Amino acid sequence: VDRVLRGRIDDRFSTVRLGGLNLDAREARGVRRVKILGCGSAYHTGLIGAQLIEELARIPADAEPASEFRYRNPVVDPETLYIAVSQSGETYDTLAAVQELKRKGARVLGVVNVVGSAIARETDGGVYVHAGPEVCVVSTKCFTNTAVAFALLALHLGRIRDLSVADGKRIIAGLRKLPEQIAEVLRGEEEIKKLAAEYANAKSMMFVGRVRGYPVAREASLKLKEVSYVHAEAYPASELKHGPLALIEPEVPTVAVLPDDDLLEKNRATLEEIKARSGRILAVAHREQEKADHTIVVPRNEVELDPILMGIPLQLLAYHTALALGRDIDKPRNLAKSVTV
Ligand code: F1P
Repeated sequence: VDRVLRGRIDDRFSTVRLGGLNLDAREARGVRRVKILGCGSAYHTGLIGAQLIEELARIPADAEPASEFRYRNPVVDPETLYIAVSQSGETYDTLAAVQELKRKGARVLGVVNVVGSAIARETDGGVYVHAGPEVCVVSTKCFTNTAVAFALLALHLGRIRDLSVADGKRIIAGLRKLPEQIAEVLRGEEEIKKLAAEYANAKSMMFVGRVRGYPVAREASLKLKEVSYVHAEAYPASELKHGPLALIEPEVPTVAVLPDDDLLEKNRATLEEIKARSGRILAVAHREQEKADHTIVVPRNEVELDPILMGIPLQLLAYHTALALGRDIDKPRNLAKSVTV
């Protein structure tokens, strides 16, 4: 995170310099919509990025799995800025989506880890996330850094458009706090290891979150599946009542991601619905949740940055669940560092 922030922020003007973006102020003002494409964890950071861009730059934004986009003959719109996300920069579905966009004349930026990779070469410009060459098969550091890169990009677009200086300063101060807060979360590893042992024998795990909590829930469920092979589902919390509540029972615990936003009351109601069905709850929140069986408490930051911080204890939970079940976390089955087919 230090690496992705380094040298990019100017505190005096609450601005961000993103060398390589290749998008001048006039072009940035002309963007009417942002569409983010990626696969797996990269798609999930795209969901975080889209929320940040809507919140901080007030540009309508969404994310879609690149693997779907490339097959559906998408309408390509000249006022949309397309952004491809990839740790490896070689994922074939994402590369194919970029090539399809380029064929149709779109402008495509990349948010990529590996310098000089295929996606970095094909895109018109972009941001490197500096997660290092030693990234593992499942995306963890890169997930976090990509989310930070999206916060910088959203700030940059926001300052060119209509973000107030005060909001810019607030978010920048929050970003500056992240490295120390992440270290604090990591210091809680022993507690998370105990929780992983307690939940490792679950029949299945449910992950829920609303708005900022939802991409985190999705990513945490993917991490658990990838490395521990425990079945997991992720839902936007309000979707639970549209069917999935039927799955809740003591053997199917729920991980609830609870940012401290104005949805906290609604989120508490979700916990009650789960408890009413004898479901166990592990909450990730900024303070102990009385309705939950356990709470992992993470430090408070600006609420827009909650998805960045709240994902980290759940990466650790997946890691320790995998270890508790005797899985080889460095060689997860059926997963390659980059999926090139
Ligand atoms: C995309 C991805 C990763 C996943 C695994 C397989 O990779 O789905 O999110 O953890 O590595 O590939 P990338 O495009 O971000 O390199």
